Amino acid sequence: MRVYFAGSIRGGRQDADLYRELIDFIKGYADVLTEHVGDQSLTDAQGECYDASYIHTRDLDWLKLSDVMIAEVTTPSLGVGYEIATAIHLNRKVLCLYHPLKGRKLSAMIAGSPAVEVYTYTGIEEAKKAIAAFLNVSDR
Ligand code: 6K6
Repeated sequence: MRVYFAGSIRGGRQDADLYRELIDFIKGYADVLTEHVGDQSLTDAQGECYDASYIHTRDLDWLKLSDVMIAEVTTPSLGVGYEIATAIHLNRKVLCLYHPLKGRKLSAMIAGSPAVEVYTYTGIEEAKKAIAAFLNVSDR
């Protein structure tokens, strides 16, 4: 099973540690094609060195190669929204993980979409359980 993990980069890196922990958990069951999303050293400033067209083509190729998408959507990100819409059009199953925090509301375009599964969680262990259920594996 190949998983495309989506999380904010230019939308803000405040949840990078959380992405890393979720990616490490997923790797216990599946291949994660987008491990860099959880790289704490990946800052927006570094992103200036990369060619946007190259990133777009490469990430869409990975999305096409993936079987499912897991997106952490708490920090709003244009790129993650774009990837979710693309995954829907590619008929991939999508799990969106949302951790309600003051000042961070989930877009109605995600919350109201019948094409994605939105799971609202309060602690990371709860998010891991939702991932295990989504991947149809037993939580270790
Ligand atoms: C390095 C440091 C910062 O940015 C980079 C290079 N940029 C990206 N590298 C890989 N994937 C990217 C990059 N920028 C966006 N993405 C994809 O979009 C990822 O798969 C994320 O799920 C999503 C984040 O979008 P933004 O709008 O928050 O950047």
